[in-house]
Amino acid sequence: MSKKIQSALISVYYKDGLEPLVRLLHNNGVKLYSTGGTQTFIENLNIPVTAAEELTGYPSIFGGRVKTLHPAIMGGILYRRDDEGDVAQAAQYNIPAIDMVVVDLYPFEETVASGASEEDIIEKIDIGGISLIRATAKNFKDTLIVSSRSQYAEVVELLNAKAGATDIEDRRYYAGLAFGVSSHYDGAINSFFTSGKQTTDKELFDFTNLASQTLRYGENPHQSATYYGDLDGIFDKLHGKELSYNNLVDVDACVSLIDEFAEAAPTFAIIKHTNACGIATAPTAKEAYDNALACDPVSAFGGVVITNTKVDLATAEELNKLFMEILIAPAYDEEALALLKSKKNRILLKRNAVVLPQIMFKTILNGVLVQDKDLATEVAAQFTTVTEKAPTAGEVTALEFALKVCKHTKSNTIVLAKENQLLASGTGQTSRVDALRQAIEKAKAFGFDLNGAVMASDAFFPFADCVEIAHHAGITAVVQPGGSIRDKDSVDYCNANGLAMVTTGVRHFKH
Ligand code: 93A
Repeated sequence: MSKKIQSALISVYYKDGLEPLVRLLHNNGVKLYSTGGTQTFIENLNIPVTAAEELTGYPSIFGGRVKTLHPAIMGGILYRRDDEGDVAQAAQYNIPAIDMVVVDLYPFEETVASGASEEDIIEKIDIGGISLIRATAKNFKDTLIVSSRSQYAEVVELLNAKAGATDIEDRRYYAGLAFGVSSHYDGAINSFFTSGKQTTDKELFDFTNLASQTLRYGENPHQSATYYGDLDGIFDKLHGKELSYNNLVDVDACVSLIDEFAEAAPTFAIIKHTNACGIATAPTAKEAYDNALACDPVSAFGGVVITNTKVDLATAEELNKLFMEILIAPAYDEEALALLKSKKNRILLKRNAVVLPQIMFKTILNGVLVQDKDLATEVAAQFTTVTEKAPTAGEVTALEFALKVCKHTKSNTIVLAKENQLLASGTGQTSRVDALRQAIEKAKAFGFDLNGAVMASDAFFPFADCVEIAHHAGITAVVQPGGSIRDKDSVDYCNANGLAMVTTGVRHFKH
């Protein structure tokens, strides 16, 4: 139905380009309403305009936060002109009809891009303008919404062509554009709030207040589970199915491990059931991945892979051959991403730089254990050589590497490494000797020569048995916290057999 516009509310942030539209409306005899700055602009054109304040009976309050949010305005837009009850109510409450609304929203994205303070950015979240846009678009049967300054010129053309009237198709078309504007605007606000979003330690204590997502199931299909937190801040999900409970646990383990290598050369880690079954640092991403995979290609099947570097095409070609649940990287080359997306279910995550909480929780008995995360990392400067022989420079590099991996492996653990490559680990064993035996056996099974390899232990050696077994396997340097009453037995054995041992004084149990 064609409708002649008789009244219009104009509330725009940027006034440029507005003049022809205002003049046209005025020439068509349209009654104009407006807000503060826009009102001044129209008055300066010598065109009569009624202040929104006059409609609402309120001045613009709270620093402009509330200007148009009022039944006299929202009602004038939303009441149905063909509904007797609505028309009667509009008359009863003295609400004049508003047939057209012109809005140009607060420039939220521009303000974010300018590097403004959070306070300034928040003030640029338009509430009234968005409400005007949505209300007018909703009532498109009766009203016309102009939702951006980019539409002024075409609307002038339209109104000129139709002698100041619009058809239902025109109004529906502009309503559609309007919801596009509001959706884009809210999308920008959403990404401002979620990107780089940090959850503070304190917020974790009230975890039910965090965003939550029901997971398909828990650790096993008969267990129900929910994730409390906002993953969107930490990762951009580029591809693949929903993350499961076990995926999330592994992703967490991956992130903690790779953060030990934030400053290192390209590093790839492959995680299974929270333990690294492969990790290596190398001059190129592809070499790092190849070396990580070589550690234990059997366990890597169905694993979660993480890297500290951009995934290039050469590396993606190798990665693509592996059946993996998830790949996490800070960036992907375009062709690499296209190739990796070829597997439907494979989850591809881009990791954003977000600071994670520094505490951890565990429910036990009828309560909750809360502790600081294990954020201690010992490097060469914190090593104390306790044997006659000091480790070589090459061994020190390998010891640092092994210790970082050891810290993120389930106790009891022994980690064997050479240069910047994990050779094998013994994970989650009830005795340290078993962990060592498991590691040696695995390393040999995958063809590694342990001569000159190094060993890291998450806790001290209660007896000399571990260094003895290590020596027989070819291991030449050892890092451990120290602190056993029988430390001397292990040190004596090392001295008698030419091994180097360093202690750190810091235990790294992980259960
Ligand atoms: O702060 S607001 O969200 N509160 C409101 O009630 C309101 N009404 C319109 N911002 C509001 N507006 C916005 O003010 C419009 O979207 C427009 O961007 C701007 C125009 O203000 P002025 O006419 O005072 O320059």
